[in-house]
Amino acid sequence: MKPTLRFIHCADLHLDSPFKGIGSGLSSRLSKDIMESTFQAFERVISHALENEVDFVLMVGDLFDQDGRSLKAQIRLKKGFETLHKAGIEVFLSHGNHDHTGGSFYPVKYPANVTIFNEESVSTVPFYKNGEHAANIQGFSYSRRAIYEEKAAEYERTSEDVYHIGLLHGSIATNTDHDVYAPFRISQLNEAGHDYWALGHIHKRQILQEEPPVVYPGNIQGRHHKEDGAKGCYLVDLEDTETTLTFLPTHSVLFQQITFDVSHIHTFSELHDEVDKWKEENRKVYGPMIFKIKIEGHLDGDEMREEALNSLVDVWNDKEEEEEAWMWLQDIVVHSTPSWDREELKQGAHFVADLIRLIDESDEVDSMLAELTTHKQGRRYVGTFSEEEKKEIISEAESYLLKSLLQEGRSE
Ligand SMILES: [Mn+2]
Repeated sequence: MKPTLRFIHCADLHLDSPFKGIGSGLSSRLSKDIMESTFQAFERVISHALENEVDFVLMVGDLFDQDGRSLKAQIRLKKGFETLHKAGIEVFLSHGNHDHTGGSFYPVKYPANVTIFNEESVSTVPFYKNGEHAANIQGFSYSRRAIYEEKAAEYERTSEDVYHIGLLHGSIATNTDHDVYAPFRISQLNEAGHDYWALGHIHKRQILQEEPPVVYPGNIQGRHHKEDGAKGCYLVDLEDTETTLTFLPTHSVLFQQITFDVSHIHTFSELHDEVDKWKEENRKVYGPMIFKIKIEGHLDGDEMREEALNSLVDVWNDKEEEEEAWMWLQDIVVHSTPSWDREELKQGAHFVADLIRLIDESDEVDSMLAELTTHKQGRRYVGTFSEEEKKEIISEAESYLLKSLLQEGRSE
């Protein structure tokens, strides 16, 4: 029987992320909380490791946000490693596309409990538990911004009868949403015969395969609204016969979209009370939080909607900087039930009908968005759009057009 191993698997720490475009309109205290959030999240990883008395911690790439690693990030990292060192906890880490080893950075010496897979070819490092050889850990680092080669074939079990764990920062070959670096297929990973695949690169948490586990823990702190919901790391209990994964949250600021059904209320004033009540009930659950509200339904005074909503956002955010668990509303979107019957309009023999038919037939949304998604700077902010987001964009544009056209028709 092999001994049970307990470890933490995290990735994509992105320490010292600049949070560009997030801080506008925020008080200095709140922006400070946001700027500190990646560090706070890292400290929570360390606390989880101590509380759960793990054998080691795996960090699979993108520890830093930029290839010019900030000195602050490196020193904070070092401090965390020293805490683990005192508790006898080892760290195995690799660098990814964001913090590749070819970047320029201040030399910082980490304590002796830290093993870095510095080479671009996969290498093997043994882990000893109570003096006994218990695992072979394999990994590699990016030496440049992009690695397109397949790395899976470089991982091989050794002849030693110990656990084999692979650290791999890369994307599944079929992924079309992200830059596909170090592509792999699950079948290739299975061929290697490892007991656990510790992945990094994709910021959304996902278990690609249960047994043997192939796992993206996601990043430890969201950086914008596309990285919403709880963020964290996995606590892994690796046994001879089964593996148990427990998600442990680490984020210190939550990004979240909240949907309100307003079919039972009629005025903006009622909406104000509704959201206020919700905030107080949920502050301890969610805060600190940057959130968006989506409203489904219709409110009286819709023609003044924009002004009304702007005022409400100000009122809701007004006292937030006094709160420990603050809830900062960044945006509010209304999906109102249209006053027209789309299908009926579409049957007509007029311009609006032509327009609706054109919208239904058009498949040009990708080329229309290309200007944004392929723009060198723009794509860093908008990334890619999911099918659902594309539908939403089309539907918003349609509502806007129909509303203007139909209203204008009436006033003539
Ligand atoms: Mn990353």
